[in-house]
Amino acid sequence: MARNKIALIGSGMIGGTLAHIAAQKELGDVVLFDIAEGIPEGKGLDIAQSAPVDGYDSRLKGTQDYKDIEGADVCIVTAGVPRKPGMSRDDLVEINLKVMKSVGEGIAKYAPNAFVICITNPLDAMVWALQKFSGLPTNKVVGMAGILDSSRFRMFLAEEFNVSVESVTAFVLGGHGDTMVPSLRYSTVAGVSLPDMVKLGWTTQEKLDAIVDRTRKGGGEIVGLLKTGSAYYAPAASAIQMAESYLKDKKVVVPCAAYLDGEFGVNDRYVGVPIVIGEEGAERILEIEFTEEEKQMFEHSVAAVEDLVEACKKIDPSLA
Ligand code: A3D
Repeated sequence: MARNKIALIGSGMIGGTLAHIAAQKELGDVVLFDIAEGIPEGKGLDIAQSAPVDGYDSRLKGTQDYKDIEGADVCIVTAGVPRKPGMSRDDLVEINLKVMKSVGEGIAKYAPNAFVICITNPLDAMVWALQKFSGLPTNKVVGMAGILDSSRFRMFLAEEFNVSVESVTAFVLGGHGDTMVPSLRYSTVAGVSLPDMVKLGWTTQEKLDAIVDRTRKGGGEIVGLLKTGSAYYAPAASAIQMAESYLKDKKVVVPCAAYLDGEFGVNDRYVGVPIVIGEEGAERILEIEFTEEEKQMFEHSVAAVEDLVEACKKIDPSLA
């Protein structure tokens, strides 16, 4: 049986980390693509040289030629620029939109049957543009953000309760950014909801509010510390979970930026919602009912995505 092929479009901080994890997990052979000469080749070679020590057989190849991604089963897109301190994700629109155009065309030509996971920011607008530029079916193009946001939320909650991160589940909706909607009633410690954890005296509403705020600003906290770029270990781990669920048809239920065609009252936009990822890509959307407060927060978040999409349409009228 042929091995799977995973194409990483962008071989910077996240791209390199993706290559390392994908190879270690033997998800398939890995092609690292980048416009920067030498970077994908160097990272590919370095990771390949760790394979004998770690004991895995994935092959790695670096390239500047889209032809090398031919027939990829999964494409993970991180091409573009990340934030620096003082920048918002939205400041990246103009430059990263141009990148999405060239990436979309490259994928359409050489890997039209791939499952495409976009990570490039501002995420909800870039994944929307990437789907349009590539012309791939909407169920085969998704954005990674919700897994990362909920993983940050879970980590902070596990610290607060002094329990294993594995015992905490979290539910985050909406756009990736400061307007994301972490849901307390659907986040649990071993199935016990966060409002019930307050009632049981394990935490207070004030502490939960502070954790929600820290989760919303989780990316910015890391940008402020690193100073030269943004987070990459947790974003890479999150995208790998999505790729693995597709390749193994695991059908994990995770929050992702998915194409909405009327669900939650939203049309032709990508927004973070819980989806099932399996062999068909984004197979099903878990359309929960909102409380009035959640509805307001979700609509606020969708409005922020809407502004970014409008900005994209102004920059590139072919998207209008
Ligand atoms: P970085 O280390 O700069 O890597 C980006 C790579 O893209 C560089 O190696 C560039 O050479 C390459 N590149 C630029 N233009 C092109 C092009 N046209 N074709 C191919 N490659 C190109 O950044 P990073 O890996 O830290 O971050 C990548 C992206 O992910 C940024 O836009 C970040 O803002 C975004 N990001 C998103 C999240 C989410 O949760 C959605 C989290 C963290 C970072």
